[in-house]
Amino acid sequence: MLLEAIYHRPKDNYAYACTNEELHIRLRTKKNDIKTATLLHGDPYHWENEGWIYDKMAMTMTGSDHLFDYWFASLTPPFRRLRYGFVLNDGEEEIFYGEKGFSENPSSDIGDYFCFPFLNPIDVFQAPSWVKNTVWYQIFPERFANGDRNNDPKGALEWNSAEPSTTNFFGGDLEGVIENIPYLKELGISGIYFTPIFKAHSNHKYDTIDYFELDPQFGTKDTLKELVGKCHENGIKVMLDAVFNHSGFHFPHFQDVIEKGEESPYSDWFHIREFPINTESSPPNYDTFAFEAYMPKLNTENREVREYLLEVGRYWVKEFDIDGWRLDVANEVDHQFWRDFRKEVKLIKPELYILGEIWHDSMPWLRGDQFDAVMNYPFTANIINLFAKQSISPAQFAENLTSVIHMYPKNINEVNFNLVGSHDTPRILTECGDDIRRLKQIYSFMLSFTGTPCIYYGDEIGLTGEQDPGCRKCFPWEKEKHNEEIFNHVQKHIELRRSHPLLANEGNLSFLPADLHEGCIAFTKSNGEDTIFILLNCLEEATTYSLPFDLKGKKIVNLWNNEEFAAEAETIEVELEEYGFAILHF
Ligand code: ARE
Ligand code: CA
Repeated sequence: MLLEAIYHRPKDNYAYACTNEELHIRLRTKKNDIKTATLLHGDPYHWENEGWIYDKMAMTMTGSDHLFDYWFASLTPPFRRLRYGFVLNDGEEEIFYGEKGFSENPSSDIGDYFCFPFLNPIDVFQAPSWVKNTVWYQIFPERFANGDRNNDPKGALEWNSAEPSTTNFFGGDLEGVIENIPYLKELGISGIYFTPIFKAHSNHKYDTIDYFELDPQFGTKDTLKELVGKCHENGIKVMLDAVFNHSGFHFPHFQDVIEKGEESPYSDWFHIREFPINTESSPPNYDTFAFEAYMPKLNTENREVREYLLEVGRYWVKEFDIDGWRLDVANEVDHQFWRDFRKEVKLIKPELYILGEIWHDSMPWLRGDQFDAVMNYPFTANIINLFAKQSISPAQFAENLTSVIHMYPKNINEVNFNLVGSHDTPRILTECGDDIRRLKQIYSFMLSFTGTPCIYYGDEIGLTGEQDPGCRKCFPWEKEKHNEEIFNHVQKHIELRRSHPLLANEGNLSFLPADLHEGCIAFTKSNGEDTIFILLNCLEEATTYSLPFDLKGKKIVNLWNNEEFAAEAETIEVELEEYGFAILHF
């Protein structure tokens, strides 16, 4: 038994309250090392005849990644308190593992056990309930639709008449979104994430000039009210982008510091390294986003800045009834600010979704006191590597995603924001080398997987494009420019996900052993009674997959085409065409 590989630490992703009653305990061991793991658990105050009383519970293995196996137990401690330890058996030796380390036999000293002292509901991570069933659609407003020619910025080009550049404009706006709500309804999405819409200088609007005004090129505040109202009538939530890490160069407060230097009342609103400000030097002599002189970093430790930005957070929720905030460069803003932010906005709307833009492991922001979710780019990377670039095998993919899933508690995974591309990445079809078969598989996977999936505008009709600015083309509204095959595929998956909650975020997910078929990805979603089995053939040739389950007497239906399998067969073989897939329900 490799003791060095064994890991547990209470709280975070290893021991967490999944609901106000239920605790989840996870344990990590070396891959293929342990045969059984048993959880010893009891109430810390349950003593009889001087001895502490505990129970035993078998843990289940929930997956393996490259190096480790993960074990899991769920329990409901009657008095909401828990002391616990593990007994691990590899077939030859049996070892006890607790907070103080390892011993041959379970310790009789309660102090040697791990502790989850009390399950206080106020500390339980709680994301808005609607998010689990939401399918998002990301809109880059300058490029989705131009509904009002009168608000086009000066020099705006004819819609779709040129490739997108870092500086050109095409006049997209909110009216254009309103006009196309029927299109979004038809696709079936239930939430829109807008990249920034506040007054700014650039075409992407990440360089804010006024946080309390809409950019005039997008419309008026009345247009936004109408948009939110119409979206809500159509069962669509609205999430806006908050760019609080930095302002834009033309933000009046920054302009004032440029002009008055240290004398400016706003000199402490930014991180100025020396006066006067030098916007030409590289790097500039003040902190910025990346090394971008036009994006001066805001000093969120300054009380006035904090109050100003919190008011921005409250204002758009209170006055416009938005349903979510996506937080730009969230990892570079201090945690204290985000704690205040959460309190303030949730006070106005407890069911508001707070989504941080963080590309790496984000556990420190997901403890229930800051964000509800993050943009799941680790998910994206693996999707691209397997389906688009084919640079990893299905087995590696399953291992990597097992790591990703075990990075966070289950109740976070269920609301985490899964994406396969955005305004910051090459278009997913371009990543697939324009191979529509692979793109369709990606949607089959994403729209059946745990998490809340997002479709980047235009991906569903086959838009292509390289890294930004290439990935920000105008949406072509001429029907003949739409790839109907992709659209129909995505639409049907969204509908299936809606009608089968197991395909969304009910039940437990597990990957099937990769050695059952080296060309396929297979996983199940199950709630104990019902199971949905998702199978994808990653090969460019037809193949057969033998189901490793005993399904005698069960009715098995492929939800994609309603094909039924003979339940009396000894083994069930699923025929898959090249890059084909099946979604079996039993
Ligand atoms: C411009 C150019 C880009 C160039 C970039 C370099 O267009 O081609 O790569 O400058 O600085 C906005 C605009 C961008 C613009 C940028 C700066 O939308 O078009 O890019 O401003 O002028 C990291 C951050 C992450 C950030 C990305 C872009 O961690 O927060 O970089 N994303 C947000 C928004 C962007 C926005 C900004 C921030 C600034 O979503 O749209 O950019 O407000 C790795 C790392 C990540 C890294 C990621 C991408 O995987 O792990 O940390 O993200 O690559 O670089
Ligand atoms: Ca317009």
